[in-house]
Amino acid sequence: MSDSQAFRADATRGVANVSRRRFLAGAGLAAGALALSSVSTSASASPRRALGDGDRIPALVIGSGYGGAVAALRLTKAGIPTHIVEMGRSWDTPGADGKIFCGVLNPDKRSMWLANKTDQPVSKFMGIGINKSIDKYVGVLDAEKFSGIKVYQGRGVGGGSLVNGGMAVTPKRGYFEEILPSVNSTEMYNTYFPRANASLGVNNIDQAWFESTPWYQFARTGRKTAQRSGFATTFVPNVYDFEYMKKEAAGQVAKSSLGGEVIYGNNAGKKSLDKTYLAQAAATGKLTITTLHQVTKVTPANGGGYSVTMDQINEQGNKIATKVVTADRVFFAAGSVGTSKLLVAMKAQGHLANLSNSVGSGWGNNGNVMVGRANHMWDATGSRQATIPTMGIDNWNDPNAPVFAEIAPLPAGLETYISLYLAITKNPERARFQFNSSTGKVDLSWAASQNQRGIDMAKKVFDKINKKEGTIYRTDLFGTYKTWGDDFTYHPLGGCLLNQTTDNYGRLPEYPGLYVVDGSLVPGNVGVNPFVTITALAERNMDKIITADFV
Ligand code: FAE
Repeated sequence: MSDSQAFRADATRGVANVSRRRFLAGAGLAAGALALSSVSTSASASPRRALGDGDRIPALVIGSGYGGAVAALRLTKAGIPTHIVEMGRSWDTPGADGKIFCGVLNPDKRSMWLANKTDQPVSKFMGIGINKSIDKYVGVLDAEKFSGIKVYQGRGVGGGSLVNGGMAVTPKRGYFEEILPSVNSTEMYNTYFPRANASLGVNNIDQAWFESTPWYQFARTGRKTAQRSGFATTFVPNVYDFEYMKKEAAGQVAKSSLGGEVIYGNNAGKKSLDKTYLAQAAATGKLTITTLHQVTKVTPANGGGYSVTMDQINEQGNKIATKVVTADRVFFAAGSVGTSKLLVAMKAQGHLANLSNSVGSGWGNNGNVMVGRANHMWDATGSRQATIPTMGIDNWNDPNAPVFAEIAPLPAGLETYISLYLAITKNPERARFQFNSSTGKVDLSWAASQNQRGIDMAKKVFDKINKKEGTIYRTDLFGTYKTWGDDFTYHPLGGCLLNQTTDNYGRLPEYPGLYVVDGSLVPGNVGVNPFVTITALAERNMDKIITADFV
């Protein structure tokens, strides 16, 4: 795409870099403060200081996505020196091309986590594979494969916020109450959802601009065809700065959302967690982040607290050291998959043997199904497409076809006439993480056939649109003669459910001082894109934990 090719080195000296530098400066201060205040045996003032073998620390957070970032901010604001351990890298240094991240159409080693080839959800076009060979590297997007499903996740400081589309959706209250009945919804909707939205920097597109810009023709076409079939559509808020996007369109700043950047990271415009929650936590002077370290074991330590074992890896993913630190409190924030895998393995291996038997259960794919339709030539979708979705089809309240479908961009750099959708369906199927003693790994029991119920729901919506429009599905995007993108999810949820495996605030009751704060608390489906819910729930739980447990 010409725009993304034209995205030059100076882009990284724009908005993104300024705030990343500020963030690092904050992290540097944090490490310095820690060196003075911690009982650590090997503290140093380097901003990148890795935890040393034998360190003893008050609070350790595993993972730096939404749950981890909220935990880190609330702990540090309460004056508690806090370490985050993150298996990915810190995305703050430009590569040889002057950019931190690579674009969707020109992926390189920075794109994927330890892979030799890219692995895009839309993997084919007109029968031709569009994945590209890359060097193995600790890239930003992981496509983690289980036997029945592939789970996309972000890797690096900021977790999923680095790679996601930024859609910031507060769930429908009725459905939230259905899935999390033990949570006081008045408190959530009056206090914690507003707090999460404000802290994440959620904003709305200027609707007049949306109606006129060529960059959202794809969304207007998606809206028009949905409405002609009687479906309601809605604007969706986002954490991408829409004022920055307008400047991109006017040619005043470097293009990111209009330059083909999203799932491999945005070089500007997006308020990822490193610019919001984590930057604020770093500014307290109490936060240190240890990158390229993967936690492998947590077990009670002799003399109190928990022994946390971690592998330090290099940029090719090879283990270069193993360290053990002791933490008074440990917050699991490794995401639905990461946290569930760790806890299930710890229980099976006897390191946290008393965890509830429910650990690993209640996992779902948030009903994710992707599909493309071929529009007529008079319903073009545009050769220029913003990568940031901002419109959805809201059919959630229809009991026959409960679907919330994001009208997704397909920024191919040429007119494709394709309307692409990521449908969130009310698929009730759930799966379980289980330890496999013969491989020593954790499997996920999800079978490919479990997504059929989601497909059936989505099909009712898109069959109706196709019938009305006289159009057909694209069968070349997810394989050969394959209509549905049904074998992957962007939205892993569950595995360590609130008020089931944990208490009603994310504490693991069998092990005082262990907490779960991420998407693994949410039971499999939330009806909308999930990060606002994960953030708000973490805010609620951390409020309680800090007041009640840190006295
Ligand atoms: P997450 O953000 O995944 O953070 C977990 C962190 O822990 C990661 O940084 C891991 O690298 C790290 N980690 C894992 N295991 C370990 C370990 N053993 N040791 C150390 N570190 C570890 O978890 N959601 C929306 O609401 N709107 C969207 O528009 C949207 N678009 C998406 C697009 C894509 C391509 C993807 C992949 C996801 C999207 N999501 C979206 C989902 C959203 O990013 C996801 O629900 C949250 O990131 C989950 O937050 P958690 O805190 O649970």
